[in-house]
Amino acid sequence: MFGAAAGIAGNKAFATPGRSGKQLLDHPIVISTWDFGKAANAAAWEVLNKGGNALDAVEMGVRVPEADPSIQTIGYGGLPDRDGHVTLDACIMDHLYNCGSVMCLEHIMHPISVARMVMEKTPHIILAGEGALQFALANGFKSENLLTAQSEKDWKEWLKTSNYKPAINTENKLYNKENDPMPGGIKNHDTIGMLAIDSAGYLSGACTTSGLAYKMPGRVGDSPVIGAGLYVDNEIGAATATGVGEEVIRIVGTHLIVELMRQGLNPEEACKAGVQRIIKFSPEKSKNIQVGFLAINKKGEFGAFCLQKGFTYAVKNGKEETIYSAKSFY
Ligand code: SD4
Repeated sequence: MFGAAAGIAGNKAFATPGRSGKQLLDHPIVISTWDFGKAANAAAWEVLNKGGNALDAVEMGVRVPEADPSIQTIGYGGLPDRDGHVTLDACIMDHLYNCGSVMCLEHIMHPISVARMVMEKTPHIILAGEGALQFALANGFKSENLLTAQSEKDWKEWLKTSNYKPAINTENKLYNKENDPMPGGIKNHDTIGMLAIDSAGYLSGACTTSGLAYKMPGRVGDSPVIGAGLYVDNEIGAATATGVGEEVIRIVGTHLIVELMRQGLNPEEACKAGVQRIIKFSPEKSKNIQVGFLAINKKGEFGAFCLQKGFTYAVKNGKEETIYSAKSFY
């Protein structure tokens, strides 16, 4: 099904835009990484459709996969670091350059809501580790065990070899499972990055993840880094990233994409240029890892591009609810 134009019938149907970017005539709109973005978009749409703002929409949207234990790359049920700790990264950004972020946060199911609170209640942008946890607890968030039986089992299986190589996307182990060979397949979902434009025309974005499985303790990826995993400029557009965060941080990926849209590229062209920048600086590594970018511009045109086949994204507006397959370099 990948690569072919297709209808919308549920999670398993994908479509490829027939041209570079797709123009929408109306707001609101919400777009998200991966096929699980469909359920997240539906929650965001409940806010947008009632005339709610994009910031509330993206927060409500990404809380859906954060709470879903079957998604092992986000929130509750996320795969742990190599020592068995589930550590979460998230950030949020609105149309006024306000932003908030938490890094390496443990025990809190909804890091995106803590990130929003950092944005709204503190003079800071980022809280990390123990300080982020203390802030969350002081603001009424509940401490929970986020390591599910399934993720603990997978981690213990991994411990038998402990074959961790920081340069390689450890999630590729999952991708090699039978019947699910590609990143983005039915069992293999990554970070959720969500971008929305509300009926007033304002943009916001959110990004949340448990990061790369079996990472070193203390490792932080691109997802909570403003300009890497997420960037929003209300005059131009917004972008988000998924995949191996180290490569995204290196090129300040989503900021790059927004600036390329400012120079006139459409969202897909800008995402493609971001992917090409990764290939230029990491030519060998880029053959064995996945990075996907997703972007939207102020007009509501959206597009994506990735390194390896298999990156999908979900779109919802008043006219369509579609899962698209991004074009890939390899
Ligand atoms: C990270 N970009 O921590 C995130 C995780 C991800 O495929 O998207 N994994 O690097």
